[in-house]
This record gives sequence, C-alpha cells and structure tokens, in this order.
Amino acid sequence: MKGLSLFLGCLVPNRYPGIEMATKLCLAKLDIDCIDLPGASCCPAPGVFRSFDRTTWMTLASRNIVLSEKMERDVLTICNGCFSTLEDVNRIIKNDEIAKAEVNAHLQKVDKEIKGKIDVRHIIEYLYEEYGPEKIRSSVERQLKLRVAVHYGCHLIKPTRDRGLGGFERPTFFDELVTAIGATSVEYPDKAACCGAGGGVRSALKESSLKMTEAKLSRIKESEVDCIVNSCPFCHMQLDSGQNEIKEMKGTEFDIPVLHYTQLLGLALGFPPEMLGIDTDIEKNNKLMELLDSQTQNEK
Ligand code: 9S8
Ligand code: 9S8
Ligand code: COM
Repeated sequence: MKGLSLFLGCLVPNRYPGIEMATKLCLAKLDIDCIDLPGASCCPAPGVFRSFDRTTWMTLASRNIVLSEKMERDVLTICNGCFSTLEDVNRIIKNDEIAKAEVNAHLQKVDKEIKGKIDVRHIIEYLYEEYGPEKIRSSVERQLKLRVAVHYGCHLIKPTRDRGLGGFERPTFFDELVTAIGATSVEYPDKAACCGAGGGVRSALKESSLKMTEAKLSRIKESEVDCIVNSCPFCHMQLDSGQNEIKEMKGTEFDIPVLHYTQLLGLALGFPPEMLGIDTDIEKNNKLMELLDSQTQNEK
C-alpha cells in the first residue's frame, strides 16, 4: 500500500490548526506513514466550485492530486468537502478520457499532468478500512466512557453509488470507530441530516442554515450526549460556532462540546487536550475534560 500525503484544505489551517495537530499526533502514534503536501490549494470546495464551473473545479482539484502523484502517495483528507471534490475528480480522471484530456490541456500551462495513478482517502474510511476498529481498540490508552453523537455529514457518505460506504440512511463505520475507543455512539433522530452549512448555504443564507443546525442540535440535545463528534471541519464550525450564533439570535443554549474525530481519538491515545486544540477555557469543553478525568480517577 502507498504512503499518504496530508491534504489540509482551507478550514483546518485557517481556523482549526488544533485539528491538524491532532491528526498528525494520531497518525504518528498509530504508525501510519503520512507526510505534508506542500503547495496544495483549496480542493476547491465541491458545493461551491462544482456548481459554477465543472472544468475549473476539475482542473484545480487535479493540480492538487498531481502534487501527491509526484510523491507517489495517496491523498489523505480530513474534511468531507475536500474528500468529495478530490475523490470525485480523481474517479472522473480515471474513467473519462475526454475529461482527463480537457483537464490536462489546462494543467499543461503550469507544466503539470494528471495521470490517475493514486487514490484519495478520507481519514474515517481509511482508519476503518485499512487500519480497522480492532487495531484502534488495542492502541487505546484511555477508555473514553462518553455518550457521543456521531455526525457523518453529507459528503462522506453521499452519493452512495460513488462512496460505496454502506447505505447512507444507516451507515455504521464511523460509529464503530467511536465505540472502539470505549465510547457509546448514541442514536438520535435524523442522524444523517446535513449540519446546515454545506453547498454554500452558510455563506448565502445564514439564517436558513442555522435553522437546520438548530433542528439537528435539538435532536442531539434530547439524546443527552456528552459531545458531538464529526469528520469535517466545515460541519465542525457549523455545529460549534453555530451554537454561539443561535444563542445570539434567539437565546437558545445548547452547550454541547464539538470534537473532530482526530481530537477524540487523540484523547483516547493519551494526548492532553491542549495538544489537540481542545480549548479548555471554554466551559463546556472544560466540563467534558473533568468528566473524563473523574473516570480515570475512579479506575485508579
Ligand atoms: S478546501 Fe477550500 S474551502 Fe475547504 S475545508 Fe474541506 S472543502 Fe476543500
Ligand atoms: S453536512 Fe451537509 S453538506 Fe456537509 S459534509 Fe461537512 S458541511 Fe456539514
Ligand atoms: C461542505 C463543502 S463540507 S461545500 O460547502 O458543500 O462545498
């Protein structure tokens, strides 16, 4: 199997550098061969660029893929949107000679050519398919006995015919990775629903997007969980900052900590929250850490 190159996308370096740190710590600890991908740009975002101009979308994505082809490594994404763009374009390039020629005609202007020789992975499906929940279970240093609401987000599982990761109404692979670290994945209504942000909705129609977020957060709140875990920095932002925005708009408080899976896994692998970008100055996060600490104390 090929080694991996880490595709960060935009949101992680610009808003959530702690997720990059968490990812790198987890990958190193699990002994997964993954290095930086210098020169990468925006993937570009599927819900925005693809909707406007398919060729531009494919060309920019292909330029990113070429960087990893040169290193003879598969691309590893930590964002559903980045996975959607890069995986879709990579598949198109592999299967459609006309699209490939069209893209290469543009890439030629910057001395690049896409060959279609590598694969694009998302950290959740990679950990599930290549590493496996069992190996994760045996690597865990600290069981996290938490009630967790798993949010898959849209692009990781849809369109199902392309993703092939099980039925999108009831997928289980992400939940299995959560149970592998000692937590309980709590079922809640409309689990497969969008966070509200994707497809440019957050930028264009903030209020409508927050309505969807509020609906999702209410279902989660009713299920009495300790935190939400996601696989996408865009969902992460909507579910976390969205709580503050909803509070400002309507006064409704949810107070649910939101973690990217790499942050939750990082805790289970024994890293302290400050190394994983979990801000314990925020009261809800602090409470979550106290809960975990009290469990560790009880075990001793
Ligand atoms: S890059 Fe630019 S906007 Fe973003 S984070 Fe994920 S999707 Fe791709
Ligand atoms: S859900 Fe619907 S379109 Fe998406 S993947 Fe991330 S952002 Fe939230
Ligand atoms: C969401 C990405 S992860 S996009 O807004 O649909 O492009």
